[in-house]
Amino acid sequence: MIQERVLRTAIPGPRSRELAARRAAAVGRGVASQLPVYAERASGAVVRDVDGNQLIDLVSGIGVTTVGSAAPRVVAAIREQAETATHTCFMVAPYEPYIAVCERLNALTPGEHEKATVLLNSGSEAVENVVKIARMATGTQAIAVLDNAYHSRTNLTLAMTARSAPFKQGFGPYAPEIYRVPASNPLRDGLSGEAAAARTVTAIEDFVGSTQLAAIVVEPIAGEGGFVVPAPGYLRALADHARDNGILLIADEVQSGIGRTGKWFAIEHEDVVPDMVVITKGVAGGMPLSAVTARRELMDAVGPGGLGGTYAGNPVACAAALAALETVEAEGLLDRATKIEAVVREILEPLVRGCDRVAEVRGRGAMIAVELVQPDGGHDRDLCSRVITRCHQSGVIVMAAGQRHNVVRLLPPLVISDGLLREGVGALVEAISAEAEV
Ligand code: PLZ
Repeated sequence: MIQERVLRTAIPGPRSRELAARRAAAVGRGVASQLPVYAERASGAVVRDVDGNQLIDLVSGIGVTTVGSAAPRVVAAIREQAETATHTCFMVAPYEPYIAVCERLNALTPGEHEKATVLLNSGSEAVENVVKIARMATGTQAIAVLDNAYHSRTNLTLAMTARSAPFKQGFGPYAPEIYRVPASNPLRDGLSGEAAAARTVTAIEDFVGSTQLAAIVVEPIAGEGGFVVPAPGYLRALADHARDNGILLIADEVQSGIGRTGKWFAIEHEDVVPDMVVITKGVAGGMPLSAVTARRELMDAVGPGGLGGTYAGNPVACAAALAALETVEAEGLLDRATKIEAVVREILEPLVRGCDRVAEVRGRGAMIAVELVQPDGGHDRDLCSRVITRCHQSGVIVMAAGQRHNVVRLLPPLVISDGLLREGVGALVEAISAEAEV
């Protein structure tokens, strides 16, 4: 597929509108979609819809197609594995690709200690499993989570997710022993990393007690929460408190991992080694696969049969993961993520100086966002939604984030060309300028 933006019809076009009508009749309305168009093909950094429009993809299916959609190595590996064996179940007849993925993740995750990995299907399953492992390994139950956290939609992981509507409201009651504590949010709280960590630790002491705590779960960069990068030193100070008190530090790298921020894992930017890492999204180039990688002694606290799942570590998904990881290395995609950050900042940062409705451009690597505010600095959800609609109409896929939905986030595939990236981010600048009346 040629990597270019093509607009053939209005967005949405007639065939997308037909599908919208069929969808309304057949699909539960609880599953919402960002775009009004229906995808027919996707390749590299372009999504083609059913009317032949080609959209520049700055979201990667929420940070999944890091190596690009239908990446050649990934497609070849899927094809070959599908012809070899599609499913035997690792708990019935185990197979080599599962082991190979675990070996790779043990080597790629931060820290030189001995590690072990288990594979699952989704982010929520992996988050559920870190909590199981942390409780078994520590013999304590309480889990601390941050006030901008997103950890998914199952009952336990919803208890860990911060935002009420639309995620949590009406779906409770939620799993017990989850405690919410304040995160670092430099734009809003103005605190240094050390001061923000002291506030987090005080809340832990006040509402849980460090002795009761099995683990602190953090996103090194809050994803759904609005691409909030904690103040420098915050994660270090939290890690020190955890280590000194026998609390496990767990990094949920679902959105920030696998090269997205210019390192394999975002927590490496802070020079912190977590006890366990939650991995999915970019790891398998678009196939459903997730993983928990942990210190060996923590993982081995759970006896045989304590972890698993019918589809967990499906061989086709494992083959895709090996190919995706190889692609990140072979194509130098970690450096590419850093280059993407430079290009995006060059284009977006003038807006912060030139427009009082743009509060901040933040993030790392190819995980960058822009926060939109009202003239008085309040969160501007309405402006954000108008900007996003305008981008979609101009053939560029962007997505909202933030506890109050006023942040436009970019998660482009790392294989996007500079030209396409500049064109896509340029359209975002035009949309902001038009909607904010700069
Ligand atoms: N942890 C940090 O970002 C998934 C979900 C969007 P699943 N993020 C996108 C939505 O509205 O459902 C995510 C994440 C972090 C966990 C998850 C959960 O991963 O594979 O969606 O369960």
